[in-house]
Amino acid sequence: MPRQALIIVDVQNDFCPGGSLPVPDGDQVVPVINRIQPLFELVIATQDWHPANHVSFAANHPGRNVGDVIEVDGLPQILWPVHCVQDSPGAAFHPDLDTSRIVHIVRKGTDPRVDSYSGFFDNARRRDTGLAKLLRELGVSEVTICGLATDYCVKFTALDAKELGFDTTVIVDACRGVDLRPEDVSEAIRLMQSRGIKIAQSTALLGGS
Ligand code: VGL
Ligand code: ZN
Repeated sequence: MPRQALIIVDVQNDFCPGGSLPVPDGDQVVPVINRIQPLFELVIATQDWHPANHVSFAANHPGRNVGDVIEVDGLPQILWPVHCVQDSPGAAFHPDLDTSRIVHIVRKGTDPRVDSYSGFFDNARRRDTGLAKLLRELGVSEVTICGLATDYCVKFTALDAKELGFDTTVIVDACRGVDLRPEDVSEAIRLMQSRGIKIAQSTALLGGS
């Protein structure tokens, strides 16, 4: 039997309504994720976990604004509001997320100099979080991904998982996106599909029950 893991991406207060980088309806993923968790042998979560001096914060670039794109070490970097600062309430999991089944938490974006949308590598692919090694050690061959945001951290985590050889499914109704541009979420879904990532609804997993 292939072992299946659920990866819950960045279901944190700052990405929910009332947070500093709210994803529209971000909190609505919580009940869906709680319903599907028991279907998985293994549940892993990621947290965006930035130091206050993080390069992705517009506030750390005088004269720049949220939404500006700058270049950092040859990579485009979108500037965001200050969010998910290590140990702050905004970085905590949404209070209604069932965390009792989570066996491992990947904290990413900890290097002040580089952003990290994927749960596997930073955006420059300089640092590996150890998630792939952990999954392989646990005998996981199939991963299912849910959380926030569809067009950033979910997308890049799914693309890396697939490229690393994991059979990868994204549960779209257990995800919400930023849609900085109105087509971002639909483009992200198309791109993931084109790379062989399966796109599914939670109801298909849960069956009729
Ligand atoms: C995310 C923007 C900045 C995400 C993280 O979790 O999708 N998006 N940092
Ligand atoms: Zn971030």
